[in-house]
Amino acid sequence: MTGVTFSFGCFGRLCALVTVLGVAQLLIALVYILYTEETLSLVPFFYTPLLNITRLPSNGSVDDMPSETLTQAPSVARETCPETPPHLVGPLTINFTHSLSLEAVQKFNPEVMEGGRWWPKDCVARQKVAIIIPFRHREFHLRYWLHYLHPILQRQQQEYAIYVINQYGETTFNRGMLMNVGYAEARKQYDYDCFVFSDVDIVPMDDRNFYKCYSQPRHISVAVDKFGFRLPYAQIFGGVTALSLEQFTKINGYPNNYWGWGGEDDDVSKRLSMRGMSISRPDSQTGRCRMIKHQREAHNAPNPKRFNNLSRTRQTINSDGLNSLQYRVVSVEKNPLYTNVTVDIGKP
Ligand SMILES: [Mn+2]
Repeated sequence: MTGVTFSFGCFGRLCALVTVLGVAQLLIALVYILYTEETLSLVPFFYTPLLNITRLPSNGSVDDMPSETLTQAPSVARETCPETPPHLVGPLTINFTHSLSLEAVQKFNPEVMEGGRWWPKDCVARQKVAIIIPFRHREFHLRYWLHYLHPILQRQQQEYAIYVINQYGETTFNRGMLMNVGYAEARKQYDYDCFVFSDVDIVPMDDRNFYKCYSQPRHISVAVDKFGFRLPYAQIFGGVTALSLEQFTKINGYPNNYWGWGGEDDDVSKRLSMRGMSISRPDSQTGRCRMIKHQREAHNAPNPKRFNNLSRTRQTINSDGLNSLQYRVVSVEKNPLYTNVTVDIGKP
């Protein structure tokens, strides 16, 4: 009887010992996984800080916090991407003659994540770029744009996302205001530090023409085929441009009071020089671009007030822009190749 009790007790103690050792081993393994860099690709997830969303210094709907923010790109890589990306090819053949389906473009861009987001996997991108496209009824142009631009941006090793800002309704188009909305909506989602503003119908003909920000505001589409591959005038700042967060906020963004075609880009150009900035550009060879030929839309007639507006930029720079922006988001859809923001911006 006592023998049995003894051996039973011994077995119990052995059990306890094994259990303690097992738990200890698990703890050691956990500590190892958490603190050793090379163990698992999971590790960066533990380090990755959540976003710091800064509220915009403006009113109305701009200040509303987002229902959803994007998480930081969980790159395993530690090294910053090289100054000169290794996979650039230089001059590109661009044409708008073949027919394209959105499905085909999707199929050729399997790496692009929903909302049109991508980042390099083997290095940490130097900037976080939001690409903003003002839009209405141009699905046909958008397909070409996505088809050409996604691969170019990836060869440029950009961390980026595409925001198509679709003007709701059929009132007069307002390109400047859509740019501001794109900026505000993108900032609600992620801590972008660079904003590329692009027309939907312009595609670069050289992947060395970087869609990124520089120490001065960047004019990207400097040699468009439509203008004989030349700069039409020295201060032009239309088509495709890139402004850092700091550069864009310094000028209070785009003006909101240009309804219809023309002027808002010249207003931005004036704003930049008023704030002591100058325009940076690629050379006229690298800066070649193609524009898709099209008729002007019915609700985008040349704005007759644009010259008057332009004579008043010195007053309006402080009162009309990001700090006076008001709009109503109708919908935000994350499509496979781009984020579509449909927005009601009112009317003139
Ligand atoms: Mn156009």
